[in-house]
Amino acid sequence: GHRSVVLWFTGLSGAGKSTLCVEVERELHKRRILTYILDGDNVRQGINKNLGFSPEDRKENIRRIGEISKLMVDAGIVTLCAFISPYCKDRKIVRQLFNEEEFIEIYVKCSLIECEKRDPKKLYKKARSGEIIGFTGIDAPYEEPVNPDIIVETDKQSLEKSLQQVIDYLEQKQYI
Ligand code: GGZ
Repeated sequence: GHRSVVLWFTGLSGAGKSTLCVEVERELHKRRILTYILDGDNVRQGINKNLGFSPEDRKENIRRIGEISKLMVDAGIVTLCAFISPYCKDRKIVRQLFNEEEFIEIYVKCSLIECEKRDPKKLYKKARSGEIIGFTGIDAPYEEPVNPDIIVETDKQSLEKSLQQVIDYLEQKQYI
């Protein structure tokens, strides 16, 4: 058995949130645990396709994702959310939807320099050239989590190590 919970991954674009989510999901599937990943790909193209990247739209994006996560957790699903979620206040609002033990905040920490070096979708390049405005880390803020439950430093350690950190946490706290 397991306890259903939200794993909330926050961090800059390119920090490795989605990559880590997929690895955690794979590990949970080995243990026959039902999971679902919410990320920009399935949320911003569907339920949130009317939202952009202004502070107000990001807030609404995160609010809806929080509400969806709540339904999923109620259904017994381990829900992995991979969103920049740059504002402390918006993350706090989501946290407050849950019981304390139902929400785990994971800061996927990576320097802006490294994220820009990775730049898989060349979005940082476009932000630097002014082709995209309001890009997180360039001309829009990212507020670091003050007291996350887990910090994984993807520019300092391997993906395997980050995965192990998350799984160890879940085991120690007896979620899995
Ligand atoms: C940040 C942007 C922007 C702007 C498009 N700022 O690396 P990606 O491409 O695949 O992930 C980023 C994704 C961020 O969406 P989120 O829903 O996670 O953002 S938030 O939590 O702030 O609402 C990036 C792409 O969308 N993208 N424009 N201006 N990221």
